[in-house]
Amino acid sequence: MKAAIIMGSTSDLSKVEPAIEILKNYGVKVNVRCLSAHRAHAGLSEFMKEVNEDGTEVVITAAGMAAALPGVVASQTVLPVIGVPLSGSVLDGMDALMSIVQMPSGIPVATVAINGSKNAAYLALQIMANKHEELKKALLEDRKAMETSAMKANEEVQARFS
Ligand code: RP5
Repeated sequence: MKAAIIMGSTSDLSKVEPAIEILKNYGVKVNVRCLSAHRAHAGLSEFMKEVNEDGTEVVITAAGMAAALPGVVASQTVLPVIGVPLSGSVLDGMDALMSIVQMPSGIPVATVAINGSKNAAYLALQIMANKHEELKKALLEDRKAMETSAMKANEEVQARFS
């Protein structure tokens, strides 16, 4: 199982790290790059050539501000591309959200919430789980554990106020 994560700047790293950790915890090999669509477009295209040929199954992209990265990546592959809009500008991530989500027909980017890198990782895992049965099992088990913990929280709240 192999995924790529591309961010636009090293200033994005702390918001992207949770996704890297989640993917690694599920045994996914993750190629992480910092390649801005605006500042390093040639290097980005070079990397996308690799990604298209090395068995990568999903690409997660994260960027703030004008956030062209996810769309530019999507234009260079038919692999599923997930976009994470990042906050940090005066517009607090709304700029990146609008930029990433408003793709022209035919070049989709699956856009998650502002700073939603954890869900980007889980969505990537779910995509890969279509092909990897063990991963699907692990995700289903974790969903069960999540439900158990949510129901326990409910019981605690109920007990406290009854
Ligand atoms: C975007 O511009 C990056 O993804 C980052 O979120 C933002 C600011 O980048 P720096 O000026 O901090 O490098 O391209």
